Amino acid sequence: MEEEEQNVEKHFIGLDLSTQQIKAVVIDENLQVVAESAVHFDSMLPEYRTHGGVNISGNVVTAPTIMWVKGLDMLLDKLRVEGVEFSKVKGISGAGQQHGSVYWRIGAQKILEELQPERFLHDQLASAFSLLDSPIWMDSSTTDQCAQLEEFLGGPETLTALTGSRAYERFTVNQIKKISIEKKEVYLNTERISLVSSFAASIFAGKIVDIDWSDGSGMNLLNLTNKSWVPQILNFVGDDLEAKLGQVIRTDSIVGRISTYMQERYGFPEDCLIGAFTGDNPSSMAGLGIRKGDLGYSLGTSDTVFACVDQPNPQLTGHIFTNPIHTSAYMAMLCYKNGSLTRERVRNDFAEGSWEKFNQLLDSTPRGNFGNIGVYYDLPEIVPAGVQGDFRFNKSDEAVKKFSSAEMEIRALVEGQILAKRFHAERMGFRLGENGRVLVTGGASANKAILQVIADVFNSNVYSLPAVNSAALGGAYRALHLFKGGTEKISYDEVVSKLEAEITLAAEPNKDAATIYNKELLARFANLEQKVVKSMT
Ligand code: XUL
Repeated sequence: MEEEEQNVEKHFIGLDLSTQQIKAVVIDENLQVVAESAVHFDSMLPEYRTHGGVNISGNVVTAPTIMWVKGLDMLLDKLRVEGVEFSKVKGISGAGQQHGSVYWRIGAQKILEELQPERFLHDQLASAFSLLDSPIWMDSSTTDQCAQLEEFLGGPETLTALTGSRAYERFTVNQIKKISIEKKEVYLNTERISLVSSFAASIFAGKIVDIDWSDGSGMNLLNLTNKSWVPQILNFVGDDLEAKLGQVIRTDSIVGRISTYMQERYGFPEDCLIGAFTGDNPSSMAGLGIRKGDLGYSLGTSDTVFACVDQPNPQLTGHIFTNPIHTSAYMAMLCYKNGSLTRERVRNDFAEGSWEKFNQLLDSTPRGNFGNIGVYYDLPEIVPAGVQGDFRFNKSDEAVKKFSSAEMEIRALVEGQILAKRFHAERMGFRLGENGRVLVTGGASANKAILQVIADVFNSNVYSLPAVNSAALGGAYRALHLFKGGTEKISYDEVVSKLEAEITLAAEPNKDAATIYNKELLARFANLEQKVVKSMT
C-alpha cells in the first residue's frame, strides 16, 4: 500500500496573480511542467473594464479585488477542463504582484471558513472586502504619506537602513496610511489587510494567512535585521495596525492545508499543503534558481533586476528585501514601472504595431546608436523617482525633440532601458560573478533582438529557461521544496538542481560590446539621467 502511494504521481501548482492576468503552472516532482493556463483580465473579464488589468485615475491606480477572485474561479475551472487532476496535487504556492493590498472587512474570516462548495468564490466573497478597489504597485498617489514617514523617522536614510528602501509611493504602509486618513470608515471596517500574495494564499487555505518576509519587505514596514514589523512605523499608522496585519512569517513556511471548499469543489486531497505565497519578484528569483553572482532580469509590465546578496547594502535607489530562498541572505532589486507597456507604445509609434518590424529596425541599427541616447517614461518612473515623458539626446548630449529615424528611436528605447539597469545595479554593488549569468524571464524575454542588446550592454552571456513564467514556476518549486520537508531537511538549491539542464544560452555579447558599452558611456548615461531629473523640478 505504502509502495503504491509512493508510485502515484504527485503534482504541484504554482500561481502568479500578476498585473494583467493570473497564471498557473502544474509541475511534477521532476520539475516538468505538466499543464499551464491563464486568465487574462482585460479580455476574459471585460465586465471590470480594466486596461492592462488596472484602472488608472490620475496617479491613483487600482484593480477591483473581486476581479482577482473571479479570475481564480475561472482559472481553476479552466485547469479542470484542460484535464488537470487536482487529486494528485500535493502542494500549492505562488506569487502576487508586489505592494498591492487587500482589505478584508470585519467578518471576512468567517465568510472564508464557511464557503459553500457548490457556489463560485466571487459570489460568496462579493461582500468580504471593506475596500472594493485594491491599490496596486503602479499607484503613485501617496507622495504626502511618504514625506511624512521619512520625516517621522528622521530622514530617508534612517528608513532605508531600517527597512531596505526609502519611502516609495507604492509601498504598502504608505497606501494604508492614506486609506486610514482619507477613508477612515474603510480602515475601521477592516478586519485584516493582506498583500496580493497572502490574499491568494488565504483563498486556498480558507483562512486569512500571514504575510511572508520577502513580500513584506516591500511595505516600508519590515525591519530587515530582526524581520518583524517596526513598532514606530506601526504606531505611525495606528495602534491597531499590527492586529490587522498579523505576524511576519518566513517565505519557506507552510501556512496550512487546502480548505474544505477547495477539496469538495475541485477534489484536492486533504493533505495538499499551502506554502506561503510571496511577491512576484522574489518568486521569480526562486523560479530562475538565482545563485550568488547571477543577475535575474525580468522583462514584464514592470522591468526588474534582482540578485542575491549576503550583506545588505541599502541605497536610496533600489531595494533590499529579505531573500525568499536563501534565508540568511538578502535580495537586491531595482524595479522600473515603464517596461512592456512602454515598449509596446514605442512599437506602435515607430514599427506599425509589429514586433517583427520592431526587431528588424533594432537589428538594423549599430550598437551605441551613433551616440544617441533616449529614455522613455510613460508613467512616473520609480528609478529615478517621478520622471515622466520622452527624453532624447544626441551624441553631443543636446536635448532633441525626435531622432531622425524610426530605427534610432527603437534602439534608443531598448538601449536606454538596459543601460539604466546596468548603471543602477552596479551602483547598488551588483557585480556579475566569474561564472555569473544574466538570467532572463518575463513576456519580452522571448524577444531575441532585445536579449542581444542585454548581452551587449552587460557584456555577459544571457540565459533563458524554456518556460517564461518564472514567478509561477517559483511558486510550484517552493511548494515541492516544502513537500520534501522544507529548508530544515533539504536546501532549495538541491530541489531545483535539475533546472541546470534546462537553461539555454539565448545571446552572447558581440566582440565590440565591451568597448561600446564602457564606463564612459555609463557615466554619460548617468549624467543625462540627472539632467532629466533636474528638468522635472
Ligand atoms: C516591484 C514592483 C513590481 C510589481 C509588479 O517592486 O513594484 O515589479 O511586483 O508585479
